[in-house]
Amino acid sequence: MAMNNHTIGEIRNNWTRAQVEQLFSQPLLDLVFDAQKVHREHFRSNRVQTSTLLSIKTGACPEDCAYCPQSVRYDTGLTREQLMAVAEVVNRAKAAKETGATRFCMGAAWRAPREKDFRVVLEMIKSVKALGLETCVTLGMLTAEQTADLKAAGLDYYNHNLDTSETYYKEIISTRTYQDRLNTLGFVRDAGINVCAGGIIGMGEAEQDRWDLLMTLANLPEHPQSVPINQLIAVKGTPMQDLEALDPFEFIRTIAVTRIMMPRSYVRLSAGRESMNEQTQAFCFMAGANSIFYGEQLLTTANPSVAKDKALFEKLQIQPERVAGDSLISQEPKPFWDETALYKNAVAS
Ligand code: SAM
Ligand code: DTB
Ligand code: SF4
Repeated sequence: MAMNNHTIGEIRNNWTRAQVEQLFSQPLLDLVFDAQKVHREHFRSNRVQTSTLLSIKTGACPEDCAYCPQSVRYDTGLTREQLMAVAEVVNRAKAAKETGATRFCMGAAWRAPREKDFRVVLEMIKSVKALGLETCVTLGMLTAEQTADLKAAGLDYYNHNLDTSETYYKEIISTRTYQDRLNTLGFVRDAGINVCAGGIIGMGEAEQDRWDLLMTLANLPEHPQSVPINQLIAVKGTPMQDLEALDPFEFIRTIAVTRIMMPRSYVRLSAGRESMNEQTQAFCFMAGANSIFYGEQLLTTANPSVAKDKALFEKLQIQPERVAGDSLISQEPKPFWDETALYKNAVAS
């Protein structure tokens, strides 16, 4: 359980590359076992948070992210759409709440929001929040002023992914820099909004790029409260359309290391579940994933149906989080085998 004078499960932001490499290089079952122990020190077991996604503005994005079906540069057969009306978004959020989601995430295919659109999004956030849902948006790059407005509107989370390592990032996107992404994350954090930041696995990156992505995320001044780990969806028409599918064990390994490096963060098993079997998903939960996108559509691509996910949860006896944060254990970490005591204490506190 010890690692160069550090205890596994300790929350810290001084990871070295050698330590990350050591984590990744373990036998898979040892790694997953440690990840599950760390998970149980901070979270109730058998509980998974559910977020529903909605694309509020689809397609025609000026950026050139090589994985993305929404870039204007690739012909992926998407019809570009205007920003949705607030009332329509509210209807979709109500429906998401009825299916049991606790967070509603709204995504826009923008490099950065324009002022007029941004004002409309603020209205969406206020209205969705009023339904009793947690709110999340992903709108591209922001300024410090915009993050203050988002906070005032009641935004709970801002999603902005680092996607990969700084080195590999240059191969994937030419229209903005890694530092641009880090700056936006800094504005979001400074405004007191929860950060949702993760990446995509399976874009042809080297193993070292995965180490560096996780090291950058875990060494931020605060761990992102939510860390989405996406598996590339190779969409026809994008430069990544012919990439070979990733070995599921590499994905599971990445989830486990994410859990160990960011022990109190929600780790989301994000894009790519549609092509994963139930056993792979269960293994991801074992490795410490405790959040999913819930609902048959991600932004523009398919996700498993609600019925299918409900059936999976039932088979695994996983309960969806009912109240935001109800799976976090809010006390000093205790050994994993003391789960029952932890549960009682957490309920009592
Ligand atoms: N335009 C904004 C931005 O880039 O920050 C927000 C929307 S963008 C679609 C949100 C995230 O979706 C990306 O950062 C990327 O991680 C993920 N994503 C997009 N296309 C994907 C794909 N084909 N497979 C997996 N993840 C993808
Ligand atoms: C994240 O990390 N994954 C989501 C969300 N944040 C916005 C998006 C996944 C998109 C997958 C491709 C699509 O549906 O267009
Ligand atoms: Fe645009 Fe975001 Fe897609 Fe990049 S990932 S092309 S910024 S929508």
